[in-house]
Amino acid sequence: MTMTPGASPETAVDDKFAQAISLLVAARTVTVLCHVQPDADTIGSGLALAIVLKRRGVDVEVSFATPSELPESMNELPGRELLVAADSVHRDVDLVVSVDAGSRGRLGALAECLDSADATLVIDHHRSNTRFGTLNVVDPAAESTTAVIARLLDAWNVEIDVDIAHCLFAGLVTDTGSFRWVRPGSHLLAERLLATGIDGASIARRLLDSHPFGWLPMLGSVLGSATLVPDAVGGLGLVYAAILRTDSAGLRSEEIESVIDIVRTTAEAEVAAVLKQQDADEWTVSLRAKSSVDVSVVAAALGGGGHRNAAGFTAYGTKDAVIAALIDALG
Ligand SMILES: [Mn+2]
Repeated sequence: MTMTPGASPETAVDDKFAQAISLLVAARTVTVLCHVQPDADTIGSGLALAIVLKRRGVDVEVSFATPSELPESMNELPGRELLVAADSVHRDVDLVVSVDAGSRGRLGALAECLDSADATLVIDHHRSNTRFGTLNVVDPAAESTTAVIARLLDAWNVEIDVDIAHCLFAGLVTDTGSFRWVRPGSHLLAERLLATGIDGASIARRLLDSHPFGWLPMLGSVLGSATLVPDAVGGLGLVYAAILRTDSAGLRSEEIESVIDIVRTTAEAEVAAVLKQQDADEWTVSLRAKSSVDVSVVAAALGGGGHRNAAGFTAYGTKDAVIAALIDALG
């Protein structure tokens, strides 16, 4: 669909909602795909949509390719009984919906489900989204994919009750960094969700503020080896730290993903990076920027993607080689 002259991007997204609802109403079997290494936004979006579809009598499944288990911090989200293991997902469905994934690659092995479905609907808010669905509802201005889902449900006249609100709030509170990265309307959505009776403090604490004691010595080791490169990023500075497999042994993804939120607070660096060792020479790299650098562009150049201020990619080689390539890409 082409945007009419003068139409705001917001209006263009709203037009897409009507088409998305048509697809959702027509489907009797739906598979909802969340991205690999799922966060609360992708799972919250997937479960909220699945709850709605299930209540309408749709045969619906939610899945993600890796890891095999849902992160522990998300195992109290309503609708989790609709999650199925990646290898048991039904392939021959009317509609596949991808939530919070910026590209096919972010769906891992489950991306192939897109090829056998009659229709594919991509719902997302990543700036780098590659529009890989037959219909793409992508709003890069949205705080979270759950915020996009909330607008979809409003357009659909579906009531957001306490279970759906719990799922939507999970994505909103995490993707806004506990409501630090917000825009006009963010708090109105939060207020609506809280007014259903959900326990916002408890949801936030479980998702963002609960770590086993082993997190503390891991932080000591990883942060102790953090490095500041003042000359990088054209003199704006890069700070980085690496989490070796020996550092993270026995810890959950929640502990590993928390490190970037500490490293990025470094005042002397515009860009922060955390390298997470997956295999001897395989790293997933998280990038954060404060204001003047678009790390989604840098991540895309290195094979990944994301948002302007938060992005990531996978790299192969020694830690030093990965850092050198990153410094080079940052200019
Ligand atoms: Mn998100």
